Amino acid sequence: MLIRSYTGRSVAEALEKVRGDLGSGALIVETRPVREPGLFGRRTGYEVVAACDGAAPASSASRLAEAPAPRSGPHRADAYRLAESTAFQPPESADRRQTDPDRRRSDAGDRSASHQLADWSASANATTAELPPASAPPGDLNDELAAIRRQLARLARGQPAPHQHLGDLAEALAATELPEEIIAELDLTLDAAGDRVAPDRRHDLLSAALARRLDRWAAMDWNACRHLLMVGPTGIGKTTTIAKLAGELVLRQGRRVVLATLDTYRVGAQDQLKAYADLLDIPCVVAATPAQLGELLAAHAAADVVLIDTAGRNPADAARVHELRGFCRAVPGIQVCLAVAANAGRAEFAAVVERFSTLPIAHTVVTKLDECAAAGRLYGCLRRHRLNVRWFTTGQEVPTDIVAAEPMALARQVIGA
Ligand SMILES: Nc1nc2c(ncn2[C@@H]2O[C@H](COP(=O)(O)OP(=O)(O)O)[C@@H](O)[C@H]2O)c(=O)[nH]1
Ligand SMILES: [Mg+2]
Repeated sequence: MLIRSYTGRSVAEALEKVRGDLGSGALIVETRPVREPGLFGRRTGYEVVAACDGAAPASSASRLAEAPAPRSGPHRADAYRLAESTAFQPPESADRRQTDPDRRRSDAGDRSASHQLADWSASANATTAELPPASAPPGDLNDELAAIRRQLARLARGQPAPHQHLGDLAEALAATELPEEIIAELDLTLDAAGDRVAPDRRHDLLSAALARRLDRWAAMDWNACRHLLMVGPTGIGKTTTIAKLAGELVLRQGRRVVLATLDTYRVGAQDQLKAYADLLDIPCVVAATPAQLGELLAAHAAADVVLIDTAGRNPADAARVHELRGFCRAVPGIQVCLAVAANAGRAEFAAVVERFSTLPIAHTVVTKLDECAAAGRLYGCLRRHRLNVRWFTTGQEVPTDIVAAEPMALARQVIGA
């Protein structure tokens, strides 16, 4: 299945491009406004993601990657969330709304979101009117728009989504702890696809819809990263990951690598890294201060990559995170990689991301995938925090247990494809 993204100043313009490129039998996977960055960013147009259920060309995977990265903005998952919001619920006592502080805080967001939905809905209706009937045979794009309008009408009435299109799969997805709003979004995807998606292609369509949302994942470009600082909570796998990366860089790619550690807190912490460095026959250095780190990096200017380990400390230790900012400032161009655990609960995951968010996180490694029993929960966390995932680690073996992050692989794991 070929999946492509089209943008236009209106839905109609984007749909015209779909029709021109994929023909009138294309399936509409998704329609959403494109906005400038930020929660309240100005709308700049619309994006329509369309799928063509023809013979998949050999390059279909790369076509998926070629699709422009989605910009921030509400999508169908947000539309479902709106069903729970005040904007679409039965009228509630104005007094209660006034006196509930949480409700007051969220009202601004609700209003904005409802306006956005209204924009979207109006645009979908306008599009139907603009489409020339002759070029829209039965079972074509108008069907998708009609399905979207039905869903919108249901949302406007505050009715919960029944997941009628997913059927039993909805339960299986819930068992992976995939967030409810994402399950609802997938149900809409099937609704929009209608009867024209063969049962044996449903899993592909849904996996592709999930994978598309992991828009910030990409392979690591080591030519653009000379100094990588690994941060994350204690015991999450930072040192082990550094050893795995060093193994890949030295043994497979033949690069000159230096290991460094800022971990001067724990007795023996440096020994672990030094042991890996000895195995690979590469230097291992220790820096106690930002100035020392600067000097060491200058002394190893000939290295292709310096991988810098940090102390395992309680993530709640804000002083330690603050200290790391000093190291970042001392090394222009240093890139920070956050290690998060695949088996973390939602709250724990959010706490780690929040704690380290004061650092300029450019990359993410997800550790302990082998210990993750809830792929849907992991997917939800990674998507929610919009992390730039580069690798997954899959076990304790150094250097083998690490793989490049691949959105479709996680999506398939969630869908069970
Ligand atoms: N199951 C599993 N264990 C891992 C993985 N990565 C690291 N570990 C283990 O997690 C423990 C802590 O790893 P370490 O690298 O010392 O964590 P650090 O404190 O963040 O540096 C060690 O026992 C590692 O072998 C992984 O991908 N899967
Ligand atoms: Mg360590």
